[in-house]
Amino acid sequence: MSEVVIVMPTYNEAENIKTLIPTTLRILEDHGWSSLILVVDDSSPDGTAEVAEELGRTTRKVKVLKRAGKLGLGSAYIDGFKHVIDYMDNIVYVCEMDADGSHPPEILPDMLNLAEKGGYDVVIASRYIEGGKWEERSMIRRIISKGANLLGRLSTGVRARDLTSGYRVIRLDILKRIVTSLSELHSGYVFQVELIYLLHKAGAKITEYPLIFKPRIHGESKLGGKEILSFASWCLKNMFRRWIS
Ligand SMILES: Nc1nc2c(ncn2[C@@H]2O[C@H](COP(=O)(O)OP(=O)(O)O)[C@@H](O)[C@H]2O)c(=O)[nH]1
Ligand SMILES: [Mg+2]
Repeated sequence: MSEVVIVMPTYNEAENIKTLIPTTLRILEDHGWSSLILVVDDSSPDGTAEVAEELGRTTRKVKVLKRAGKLGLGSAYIDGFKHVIDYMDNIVYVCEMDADGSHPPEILPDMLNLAEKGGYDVVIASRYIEGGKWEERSMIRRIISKGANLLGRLSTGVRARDLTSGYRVIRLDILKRIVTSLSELHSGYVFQVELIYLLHKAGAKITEYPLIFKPRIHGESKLGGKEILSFASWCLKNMFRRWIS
């Protein structure tokens, strides 16, 4: 029986998932959680999907959703969530997690316990609360992230400190409540803040857990200028929408 599914979008993460996936499954099992990992891969040229499929054969706990091309982080989550809702049984929590080693799996059992014991619908792993930290050397990336969070907060009215964090536990019941609105969301990185806004409007009880965000292990970031522009433009539009309504 699976209680937890991790939806993990991947694009060229073959080297990273070789260790991340077995470690994550072991940590969850050690803490008494039955779990599955759903890798959503966009035909990564480095063979990520094949590595994930092999892990599926050895662990029986990895499923792979293969898509035709690089369709964006948000769209990978939308397809992944719909797949969980339509085809998976006995799931209580759906997690979002990057595949690059930035999101330490060691804190996932604590995040799940916080959701379980505190009755939270959403637990965000957060760099910007006490105990959280971002081991990021690039000043530009740090400024962009702070700015994005400020804009995100002004635009949505959600008071969490790290709205752009892509490491989250979400109760399946609340995700089901917003599933029909998911297709209206953007395909790129702005999806993360749009999703939190939808969950907030659906009445989700949201909290944060401290995250020490590590630099990615192998490969390169896929965050580009287009994603940043689309983020800023959505936030500004949403801010006006909220002010005039
Ligand atoms: N399936 C899929 N995954 C993506 C896409 N873009 C990024 N990712 C994955 O999303 C996660 C976060 O991306 P990353 O490049 O680390 O973003 P950053 O942490 O903001 O620099 C990683 O697991 C990526 O492989 C995409 O277009 N499709
Ligand atoms: Mg990353």
